[in-house]
Amino acid sequence: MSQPMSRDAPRQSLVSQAEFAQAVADEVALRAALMDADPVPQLLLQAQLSGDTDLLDQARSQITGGWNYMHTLSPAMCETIRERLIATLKQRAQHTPSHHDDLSPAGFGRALSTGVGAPVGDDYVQMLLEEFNAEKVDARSVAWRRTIPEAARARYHVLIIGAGLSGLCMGIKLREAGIPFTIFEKNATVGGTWYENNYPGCAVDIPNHFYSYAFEPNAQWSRHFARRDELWKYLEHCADKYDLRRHIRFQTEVVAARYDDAQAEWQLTLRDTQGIQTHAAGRILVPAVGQLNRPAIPNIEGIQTFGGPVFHTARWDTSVDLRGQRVAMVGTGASGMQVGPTIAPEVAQLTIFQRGRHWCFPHPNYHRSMQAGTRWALANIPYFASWYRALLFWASGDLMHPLLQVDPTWTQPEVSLNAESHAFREKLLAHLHAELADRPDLIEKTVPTFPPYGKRMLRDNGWFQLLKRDNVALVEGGVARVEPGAVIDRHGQRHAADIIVLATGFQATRLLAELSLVGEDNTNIRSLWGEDNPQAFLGITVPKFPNMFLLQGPNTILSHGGSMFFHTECQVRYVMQCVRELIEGGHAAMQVRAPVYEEFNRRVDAAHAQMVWAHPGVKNWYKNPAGRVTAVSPWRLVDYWKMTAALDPSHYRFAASVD
Ligand code: N01
Repeated sequence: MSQPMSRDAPRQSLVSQAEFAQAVADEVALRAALMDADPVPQLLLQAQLSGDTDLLDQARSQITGGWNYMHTLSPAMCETIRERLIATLKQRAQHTPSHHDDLSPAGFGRALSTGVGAPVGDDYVQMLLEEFNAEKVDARSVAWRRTIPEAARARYHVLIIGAGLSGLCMGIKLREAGIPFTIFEKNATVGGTWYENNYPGCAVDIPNHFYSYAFEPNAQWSRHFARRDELWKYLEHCADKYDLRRHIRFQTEVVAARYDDAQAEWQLTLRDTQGIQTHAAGRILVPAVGQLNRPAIPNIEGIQTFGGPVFHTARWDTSVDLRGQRVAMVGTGASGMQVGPTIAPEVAQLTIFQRGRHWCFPHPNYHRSMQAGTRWALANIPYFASWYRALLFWASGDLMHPLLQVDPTWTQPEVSLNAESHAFREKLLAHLHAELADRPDLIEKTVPTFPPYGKRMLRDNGWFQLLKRDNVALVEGGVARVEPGAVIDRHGQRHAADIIVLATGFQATRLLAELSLVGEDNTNIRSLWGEDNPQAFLGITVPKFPNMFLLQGPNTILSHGGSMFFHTECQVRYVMQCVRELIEGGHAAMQVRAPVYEEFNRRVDAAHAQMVWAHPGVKNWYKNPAGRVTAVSPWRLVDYWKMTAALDPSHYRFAASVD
C-alpha cells in the first residue's frame, strides 16, 4: 500500500513581471478602475506585494466584516491605499518577482484578519491560503500524471453520472490527471440544476465570486448574485474550456448500476431519449446527481381536473404566457421567494398558498450589479480576485454556524437557541415589522414560529412588498383540493385561477431513488438506506459499494452558509486521492470499512441532535419522515475541509491487485 497522501500543499506561485506590467500599462485606466473598485482588497494586496503593514494598522479599526459595505474608510484613506497600490504595482512591474508575493501563513492571516475585521483562526488561514492559489495550474497533479504509465491509468475508467457542477468538477480533475472517464447526462447539455431551473427570477443567493470553482474564477460576473442564465453559461464555459464535451454522453440516463464482483467493475444500463437501452462498464463509479433534482409534486386532490397549466418551478413551462392570468402559487421556499416577486407585476392575480412560514432577510448586494472598477481589477490585477474571494468566503462561510447550536441553558428555547440566535431573530423580526408596519394582518400571517435557520434561510427578494400588492393574496394553511378553474384552501374558500405553479421543492431525502443501484454481494442500496435514509462516510463512500464515490452525497448540503462549489471541490480532491491510491497500489477495489461509516454517521447524528433541527417546531426538507437529517452537513466548512483533506487508507478495505 502506498503512503497516505495529503492534499497538495499551498503553492505560492509568483505572478510574472509581465502580468504586472500589463496591469499598469494604462495607468489612467488602472487609476479609474481602482477609484471605483472596493478598497479593502486593494489594501490587502498592497500589504501583500509591498510587505508594509502600516496601512493595515491604520485601517484595522475601520473594517467590520468581509462584505464590501462593511467599512468606514474615508475617501482620503481610500486614495492613500490606491496610490500606494499603484506605486507598488509599478515597482513590481519593473523588478523580478519579489519574495513579498509569497505570503507566509502569518502574513496572510494578519492581512485577512484586518480585511474581515475579526481574528481569523489558524485553520481558516491554512484553508484560505490554499484557496488563494487555486487558480494556478495544479503542477503536482500534472507531475503525478507523468509518473504513472498511461496503461496503468487506462485500467481505471471512471463513470460519472451527471454533468452538473459536481460531475463537471470531477471530469476536470480527472482530465488533468490523465485518467479516462465518461460522463452520462440525461439532459441535452451541461449544468444540472442550473440548466433545469429556468423559472422567472431564478438566481443564486450566495455571492458568486465564492459560488464558483476556486480554480476557475470569473472576473466578469455582472452581479454580486448572478441570475440563472449567467451561472448556467459559466458551467457551459467550463465544459468547453476544459474540453469535457467529448467525454459526455448527453441525453443518456443511467437507469441501473451493478457492481460485478468477479470483474471488479461497475456495469451500467443506459437509456436514451428513444428508450433504447445500451451498456457501459468501468472500474469506478461517481454518482454526481445532487439532491435537489427530483421535484416534489404534491398529491393534491383533484389537481388533474384543474383544466389549465400546472407545472413545478424546476419544470417551468416557458410556452405559457403568464401576462394577465390568475396564477396560484403553492409554496413559499427559496423558489417561491424568487418566482413571486418576479411574476407579480405582469399577472392579473397572484394567490400564494403558504403552508409553513419562512424566515428571510435582505442583503444590500442582492440586486446590485458589480462595479465596473471591481470587475476591471478582478480581470487585470494579479491576486486581486484571490483576495476578493477570500473576503467573501469569510463573510458567507461559517459565521452563522454558532447560531444553529442549541444552548441547553438558554431561557427562551421556544423561539431561539442561544444568545446569538436570539439577537439574529430580533434583527429578522425588526426587518419584517419595518416592511409590514402598515399591514399588521400580514405580520400575523408571516412571523415564523421556529428559530432562525430551522428551514433554509431565505434572502428577501422583495417578499413583504410583494404581499402588499393589490393583485397579490397570501392564503395561510396550504391547499385542500383543486377544482376545475380554482384552488380550494384549508378553510374551504375558493380561489379562481388559470395557472398553478408548484414551488413545492424537491425529494431531497430520496437520494438516487430512481437508479437501481446494486453493490458487492448483490447488495441493493435500498437495503442499506431504505427509501429515504441515505448515509455515507464523509458523504462520499458506502460499505459494500466498492469504488463508488458520491458527490454531493448525504449530509453534504450546506444550511448555515458556504458554497456547494467549495464542498464539491473538497469531495473531488478526496476522490482524486482515492483514485490515485487505487492506481498506485494496483488495487482492484477499495471500500470503506463498515465501522468507519457507522461511526461517522453516529457523529453526524450526534452533531445534528445539538443543532436547530432538534427544535420541536422545525420541519424542513433536510429531514426524512423518521426525523433524521439526511441532506445537510452539521459541520463548519473548515471542519469538512480538514476531514476531506487527506485520505487515510486505513479507513478502507482494498481488494486484490489488478493483473
Ligand atoms: O423548496 P422548499 P424550494 N402543499 O422545499 C411548500 C435550493 N434553492 O424549491 O414550508 C402546500 O424550500 C413548503 O411548505 P413547508 C435551496 O437549497 C436555492 O423553494 O414545507 N405547500 C415550502 O413552502 C432550497 O432550500 C435557490 O410547510 C407545500 C415550499 O412548498 C431548495 O433549493 C433557489 C406542499 C417548498 O419549499 C428548495 O427550495 C431555489 C404542499 N403539499 C432553490 N409541499 C437559491 O436562491 C411543499 N409545500 C440559490
